[in-house]
Amino acid sequence: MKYYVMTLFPEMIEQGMNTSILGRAIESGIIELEIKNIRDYTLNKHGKVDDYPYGGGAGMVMEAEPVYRCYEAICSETGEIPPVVYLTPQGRVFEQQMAETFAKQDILVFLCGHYEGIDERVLEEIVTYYVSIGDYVLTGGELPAMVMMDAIARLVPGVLNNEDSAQTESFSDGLLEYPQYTRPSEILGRKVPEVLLSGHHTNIQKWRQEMSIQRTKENRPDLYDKWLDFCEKKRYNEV
Ligand code: 6GU
Repeated sequence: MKYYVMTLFPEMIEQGMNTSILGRAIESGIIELEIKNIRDYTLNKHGKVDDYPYGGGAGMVMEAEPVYRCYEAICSETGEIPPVVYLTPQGRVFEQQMAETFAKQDILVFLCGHYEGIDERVLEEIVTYYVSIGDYVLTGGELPAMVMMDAIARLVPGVLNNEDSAQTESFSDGLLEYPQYTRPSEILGRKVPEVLLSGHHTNIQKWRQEMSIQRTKENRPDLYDKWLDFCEKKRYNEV
């Protein structure tokens, strides 16, 4: 899988992506990352990428031309017209199921905006998906792009060492994850739940499932209701 990122702040993506599990996936070639500095695609000699908004108002708007030329360069390079994800609070809110769909793509282009956004005309021309990462406002699309790349990359075979750890985690079955413990068996006056030391595999699974349900019910009633619905449908063979 190959990610392209179009941005005015390439160092931000470089720094964020070159460490940890993602860094290793890039190093080993499972994931390819190419960062394009939109500023390199301006035609004026000052590298100006933004201008005042038509109609007035606060802030600056990123110009269409450098963004378009940057995308054209990516198209020439790949010999394709790859899908473009534009990171914007106006987009559809990113969730696990979208990560699963995106993980099947060979190439994804992330377009990061700044200032008061990007000239609408180039968005209409090149954007495939408008995506937000939640209901709060950030200064730019770089962090959201990295959030998405992280969530997607860990679903690509070979990126995680443990083959099934992507499967059993939060959200894959619609529930939050159960609590985890490691040695010592007692610390800070707190003991590891007895059942986990019992070696009784069925009881351990049952306990974990119960904890998942309890956590979801308490912390995310919205997810819990969805999960209940899903269980009911499964009971009547509708899923
Ligand atoms: Cl994708 N961009 C910005 N600027 N702010 C956000 C966001 C994206 N998602 C949530 N807040």
